[in-house]
Amino acid sequence: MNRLALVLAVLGLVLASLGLVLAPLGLTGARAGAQESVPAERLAARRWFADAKFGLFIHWGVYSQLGAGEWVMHNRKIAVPDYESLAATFNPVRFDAAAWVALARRAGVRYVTITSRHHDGFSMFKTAQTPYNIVDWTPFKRDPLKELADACHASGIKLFFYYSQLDWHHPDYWPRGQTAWDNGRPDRGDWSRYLAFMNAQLGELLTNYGAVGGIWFDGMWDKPDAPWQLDTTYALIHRLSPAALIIPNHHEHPRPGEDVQTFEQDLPGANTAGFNTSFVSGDLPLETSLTMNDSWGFNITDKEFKPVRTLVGYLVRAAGNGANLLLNVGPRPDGTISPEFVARLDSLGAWLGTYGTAIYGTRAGPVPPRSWGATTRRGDTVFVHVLDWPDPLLALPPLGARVRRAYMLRGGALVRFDDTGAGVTLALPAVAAGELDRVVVLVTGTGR
Ligand code: FHN
Repeated sequence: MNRLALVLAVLGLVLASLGLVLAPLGLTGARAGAQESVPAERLAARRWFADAKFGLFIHWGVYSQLGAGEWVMHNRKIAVPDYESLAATFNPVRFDAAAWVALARRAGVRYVTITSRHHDGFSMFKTAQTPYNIVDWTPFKRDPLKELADACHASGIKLFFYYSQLDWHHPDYWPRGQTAWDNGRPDRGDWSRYLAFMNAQLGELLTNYGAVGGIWFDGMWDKPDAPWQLDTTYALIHRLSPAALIIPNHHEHPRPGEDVQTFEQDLPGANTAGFNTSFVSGDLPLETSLTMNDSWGFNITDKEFKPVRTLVGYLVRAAGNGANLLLNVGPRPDGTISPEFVARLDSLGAWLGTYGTAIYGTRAGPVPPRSWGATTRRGDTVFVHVLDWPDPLLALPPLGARVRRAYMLRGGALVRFDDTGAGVTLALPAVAAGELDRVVVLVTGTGR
């Protein structure tokens, strides 16, 4: 962080604390009852995010070397000194930020969210807060996040940083939470020093990497009732980077200062994963994060890759719920991305080349997602995504506006329809070979 930024950050923290004192007295505009006042640049960033619809999640770190997912340190009860030795051998010599961003562009994602520090506590970026980082601790000596940030900026893709609040390495992460175990750390620590460490790292991420889309927090669920002092951290982020979005994966109701509600391995409101909330914000942009196989970090034996049809289904159903899809890859320890991921991303990109207009820049459509598919809309145009419907006629409930014209997105053939006021019936063409989503475009309007 440069000196000016640091001074401003510290000043900001003081003002933020003052705000905390004054807010209950109604002496600050920071919070007006339940309604938060959000500055224009963040509102614009939220709109950008809601339009983006498709992001690439990247889980990559020291753990990738063991090919057993990002929880390997915890799952195999690896002691801190042993994990530190493993970290000292991390050397992803085939990492090529330009190749990753080229893949992201081919896939049609509008943003990338990468792990800057996962629960193992290893910083994948140059930080002055600890030598336990990729530049100072490994033979690689390069900062992959800087290289990725530069490549993203050069190609118009926004970069978000995943940041774990949970830490299995830092001695001050104490008292430990639900994932505590005896891994060689002392049974004591200074929590306020840990928070200061995190805030200083976040300051670095927001000042040393050019424009950053936002911070994707994870791990607070490890000890949800700890004094995280989120107000201070959020105020710091918004001060350093007023348009940066805060995306918390705490699986709870959104809190003041947070910009996006995210759902892990689930569409909004669903809870098949067992830890999401059924509450869905009506105000904030939404996001579903999803693994392409069954792992976030590189897992050498996990070949449970979802078929392209399933992934398209998630993208469509997420959009039909008004949500983005954040689709994950776990690169290999050498920095390359396995062909299973690449092939699927390329297929999604090809699909979006034809159908992207029914996804990007849309909002949830007038008919909530159904077993047959979903609807999205942009202005007066409604896109009916028919993913799975065997019959020639599809009946929809009233759409709130008359249908004036209906045609197939692919090829433009007109679609016969009947809009009785009690509902709309569409006469669907047969499914073409390999077609994953029959998209019917409905041009609606109030007049005849
Ligand atoms: O524990 C992490 C997990 O490793 C991964 O990062 C996912 C991504 O959404 N989030 C956590 C579990 O909630």
